[in-house]
Amino acid sequence: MVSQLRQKIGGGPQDWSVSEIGDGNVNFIFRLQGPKGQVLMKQAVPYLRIVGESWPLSLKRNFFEFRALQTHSKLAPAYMPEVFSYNESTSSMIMEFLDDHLILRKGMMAGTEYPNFSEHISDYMAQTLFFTSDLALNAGEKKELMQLFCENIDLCKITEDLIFTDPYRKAPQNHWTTPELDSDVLSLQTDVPLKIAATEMKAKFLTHAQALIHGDLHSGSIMVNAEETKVIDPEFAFFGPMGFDMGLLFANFFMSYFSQFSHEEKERNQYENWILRQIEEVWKGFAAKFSKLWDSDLKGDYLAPQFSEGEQRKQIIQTMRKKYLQELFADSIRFTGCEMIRRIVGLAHVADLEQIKDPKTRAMAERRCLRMAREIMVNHSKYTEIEHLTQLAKSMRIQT
Ligand code: SR1
Ligand code: MG
Repeated sequence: MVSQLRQKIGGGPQDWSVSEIGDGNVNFIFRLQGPKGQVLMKQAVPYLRIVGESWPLSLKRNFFEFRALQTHSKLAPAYMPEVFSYNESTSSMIMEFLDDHLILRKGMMAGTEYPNFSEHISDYMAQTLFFTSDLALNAGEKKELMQLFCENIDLCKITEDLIFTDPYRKAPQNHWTTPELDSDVLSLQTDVPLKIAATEMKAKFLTHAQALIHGDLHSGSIMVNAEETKVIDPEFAFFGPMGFDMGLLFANFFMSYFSQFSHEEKERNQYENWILRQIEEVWKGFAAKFSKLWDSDLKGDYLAPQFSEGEQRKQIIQTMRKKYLQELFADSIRFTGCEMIRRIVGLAHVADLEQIKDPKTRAMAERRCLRMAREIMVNHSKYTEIEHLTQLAKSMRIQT
């Protein structure tokens, strides 16, 4: 590793400086600076960074992140950071330092528009999800790849507990804006239709091994500038439902949307519209690109050619595509709701809402998120077009 570092950043260990720069929940991130340049080093420790040693966590998470970056880089190289090395014995990874990019969440909190974002992220999702699914891989190829990621047990367990279970029960790590949201949380935790919806989505997450998903695709896992979009941090990657990636992205955009009114220093109406436009463009861009791949690259075992030919086959394939996307959309919006609820009631919150200092203002934004989340989880069948969701958000934005 030292020889690689010499090559990348110049000099030798005596010339290098190291600083810790991460504020993530899971790992430690360092910047290594040498006379010729800098790299980023991601270090796993045998516990969860945000909680400490009382929450042990497999060191192998860097391995899954490395393998996910490798796999996705082959499919969507423009949107991935370059990885220079992974060292299993030290559970560390060295990669490109993206110093001219910013974490998307931070950019959105500052009200910055990114003109290429929806085009890039919809492309990234269409490529990575389609080509790691049964639509493009043979059943055997997919199983071999799945086998690798099946062992990402600890990180999947975090999601299973923190997203689908804890917010709906009295879990010790839950916290929320109290006392303002106390009654909202009580009614959420006694809401039978909502708990059924959350349980159904947990079952989807556990059983629907559709594609190699990123597994934590929120706005803190994306780095951007005016030209480029880079997707980072896939340590939660495993074979799961495609709608989980889409849902996390939507949820984090909606939470940003509902937080914008708190930025009193600057009118954010135009920015609110930009956010909603991104949600619409991401879904439409994804659906168009995914459909195109369906027409050009459908070659897995899933729609094997032997069951019909000619016109009939064409008709079946097109009908299946429509159904597949409808189900994916329905999954996405229900996962959106799950993510919004857990970021307000569960262990890990988002800076977009947490930065609102006045608890009454914060609770107002959070209550709008909770209401929207419940509505789309319980009544998801009413929302069949992406505009239905953005319209719903607009109507919730003016509620108290
Ligand atoms: C305890 S880890 C909390 C959250 O941080 C990660 O980014 C994931 O979203 C996880 O659920
Ligand atoms: Mg992360």
